[in-house]
Amino acid sequence: MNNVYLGLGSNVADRERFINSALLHLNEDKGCKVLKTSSFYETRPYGKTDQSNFINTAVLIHTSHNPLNLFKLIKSIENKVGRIKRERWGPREIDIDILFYANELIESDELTIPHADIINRGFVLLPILEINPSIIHPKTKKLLKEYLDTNKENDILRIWNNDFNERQGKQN
Ligand code: PH2
Ligand code: MG
Ligand code: MG
Repeated sequence: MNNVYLGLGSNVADRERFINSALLHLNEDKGCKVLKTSSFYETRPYGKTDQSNFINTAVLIHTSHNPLNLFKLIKSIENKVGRIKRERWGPREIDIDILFYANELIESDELTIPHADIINRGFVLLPILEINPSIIHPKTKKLLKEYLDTNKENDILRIWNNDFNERQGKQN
């Protein structure tokens, strides 16, 4: 089993429902188990700034899928949850990105792992660091927390509990 961090985001309609639906689909897959979820973070849009605020969260999963199969699985979950194709960096019902896959470094046509822009994104750094404050970036070998700064922290507008783990626990 491999430790993988995923980032989830939504900035259309019922954002929390899209994210929770994606987490349920992930956890239901035989090759994936959701181990830890971060809080929900309401975040200012990054890059293309004339769009609605996002909800972002990070999750740690255990998976038996190799990186390419995991990538295919998350694309199929994005479709099932209801992602509509729009412009690049534009509004989305659900986006699921592989942030870290164990300590692997992959640069292929389909995949870049670790995700290329992690260190510039407060909405990725803060949720991952909530799950694992001492995580090291496998490419730069630096502590991830060294990339935090007040600019990135200021893009976080609100933080609240995601009780996905508790809710799943009750059903088991
Ligand atoms: N995703 C993007 C572009 N900009 N901004 C925020 N706050 N959250 C996102 O998930 C996000 C973004 C493209 O993947
Ligand atoms: Mg993304
Ligand atoms: Mg994506």
